[in-house]
Amino acid sequence: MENEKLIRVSRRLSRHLRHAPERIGLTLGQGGWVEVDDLLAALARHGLELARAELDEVVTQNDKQRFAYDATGKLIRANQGHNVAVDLDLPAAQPPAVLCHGTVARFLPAILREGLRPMSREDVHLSPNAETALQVGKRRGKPIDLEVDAAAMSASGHEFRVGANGVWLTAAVPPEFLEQGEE
Ligand code: HQG
Repeated sequence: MENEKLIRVSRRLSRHLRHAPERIGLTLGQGGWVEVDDLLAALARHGLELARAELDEVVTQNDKQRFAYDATGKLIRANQGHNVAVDLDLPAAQPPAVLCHGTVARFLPAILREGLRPMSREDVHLSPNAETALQVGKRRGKPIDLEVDAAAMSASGHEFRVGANGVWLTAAVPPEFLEQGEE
């Protein structure tokens, strides 16, 4: 599949598996999963004819591994990034000592005052390294890396989960656990 189509399909999947399933008549089930057959039928009804093999290509080739099949291959979901309420059923996991968050200067005063909040998503998204965080921040301008003292957060009872693609999730990061990292 052409790169342009991969991106176009990935955007449609993000929209309907994370944000607006009802727009194509889908309902996310437990854990955010939907039947692959239902998804393909719903997309087809809304003008996007996609073969299962093409969907496989989008899932495996996706630059950020945004989507995953379950073990049977009959269900699909977004690995994270939802802004509809979804319990991803990910077990709590012990994070690395430091996690990173990429943002931009205009958000810093609020972040340093009130910490990281999930904003329109379900969780705060954290990256395993500064390089990835800077890529995330770059979507909004000159990126800034914030380092999260995940070891201390974890020791004081904050829970972390990790998605199938290595993105770490937590409910919020209070400002005392944040420090500005490398630029
Ligand atoms: C900021 C993309 C003011 C936060 C990416 C961020 C990632 C605050 C923005 C994934 C704040 C929220 C997630 C506060 C946080 N005051 N601003 N208290 N707390 N912010 O997009 O982490 O392409 O919801 O710094 O690559 O940027 O969608 O989160 O700038 O992996 O797959 O509020 O989304 O992946 O923005 O990105 P987002 P994010 P996908």
